[in-house]
Amino acid sequence: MSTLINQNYQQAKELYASHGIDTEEVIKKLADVKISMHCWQGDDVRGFMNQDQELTGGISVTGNYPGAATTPEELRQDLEKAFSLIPGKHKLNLHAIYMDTEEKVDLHEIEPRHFEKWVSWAKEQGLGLDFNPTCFSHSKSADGFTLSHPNPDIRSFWIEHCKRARKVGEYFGKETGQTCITNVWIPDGFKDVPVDRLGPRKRLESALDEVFAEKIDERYNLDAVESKLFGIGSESYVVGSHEFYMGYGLTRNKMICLDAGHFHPTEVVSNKLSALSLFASGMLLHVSRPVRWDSDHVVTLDDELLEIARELITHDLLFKTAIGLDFFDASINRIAAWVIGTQNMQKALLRSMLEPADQLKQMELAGDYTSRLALREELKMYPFGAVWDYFCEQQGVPVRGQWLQEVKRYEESVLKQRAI
Ligand code: RNT
Ligand code: ZN
Repeated sequence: MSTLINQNYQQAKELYASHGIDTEEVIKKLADVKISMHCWQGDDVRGFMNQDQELTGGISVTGNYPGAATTPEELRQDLEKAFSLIPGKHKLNLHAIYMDTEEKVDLHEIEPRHFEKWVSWAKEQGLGLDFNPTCFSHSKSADGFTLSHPNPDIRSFWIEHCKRARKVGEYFGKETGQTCITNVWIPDGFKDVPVDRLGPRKRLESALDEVFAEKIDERYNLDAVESKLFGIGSESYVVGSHEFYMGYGLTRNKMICLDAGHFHPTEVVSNKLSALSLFASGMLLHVSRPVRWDSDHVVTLDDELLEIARELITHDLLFKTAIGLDFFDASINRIAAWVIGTQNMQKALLRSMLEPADQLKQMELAGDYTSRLALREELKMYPFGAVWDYFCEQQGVPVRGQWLQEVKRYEESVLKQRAI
């Protein structure tokens, strides 16, 4: 351990101890939090099933930074690089289109064996796995509808795909020894104002009931449902709205997924967690950064991220909340995007763990809002960076900006050698 890092840490430790915070405990707690890092930042949500297929479903990736992974091997190599620069052991979040198989398989035919290589790699790396059916970028979703499609044949195709996705999730859970969360998000919606808002929602309700009909051991797989306010091409109406999935998740005992970019611009996910925690069996976060719209920018250490982390820590909600990331930026180095976004989530959690929540709560209860404001502002200048550096060193990952040099070296030796 470098002396400077250690000295800074010891000073910080004393200061936090004066507020009753044990930094050693905090570091242990932080090391236990698993972030589900999304594979799709590595190749601009392309996948390997049909690489000529354009990205649809109202989501969009912009930028043409060189070096995107084009094979499962390349993606795994990039993921290994990213994980080697992030403290702690985490999970990888896969989408169905990332299947790794020589067979020609369509979405309604996926089976666990098409993901065997991912599983053996995850085991080797000590990673957990999460999963998502891919209900977009496919000829059968070309008109913007999947599980709520008016045509029963198309609906059945997507129902079958989602059913099979849960079986892949079960397989992931059994094999890795960590519960897999299989999250259903569909793009279904109308560009223009619909006449019938209810019909598609009724169809979605019964389609989901079919998808979830088979009981799967919750030690292996947990189901989540993700709502959205609007997408490109579904500006006027989205079938799977927040109210829809709140109702669905609460009545069917499913985890409710909150994506930070899926609400009105001044509406925040952080303010929903406490309320939802009272009623939902579990919550899944898609931590993202919407810039003017659901643009999925790389997560920065901004106020809303801190507020989300605070809710999870202050109210002890980590036991029923899974943290997943969801952003895709093709204008910067994709490995750097993963490292920055994942570390920021961890930094936000660390800062929250270093706040004297009990002391602040007491001030609030006593009506001493002056002290509450004063202490909160003071805390913004506290040396949480010293604790972070110590944590990184302890976890054997580069301290401070050193990780970027690693990424730059990798860019020269690996990414730039790739065809495009
Ligand atoms: C889309 C949703 C969804 C996707 C991923 C790729 O708006 O946020 O979670 O981003 O499934
Ligand atoms: Zn999402």
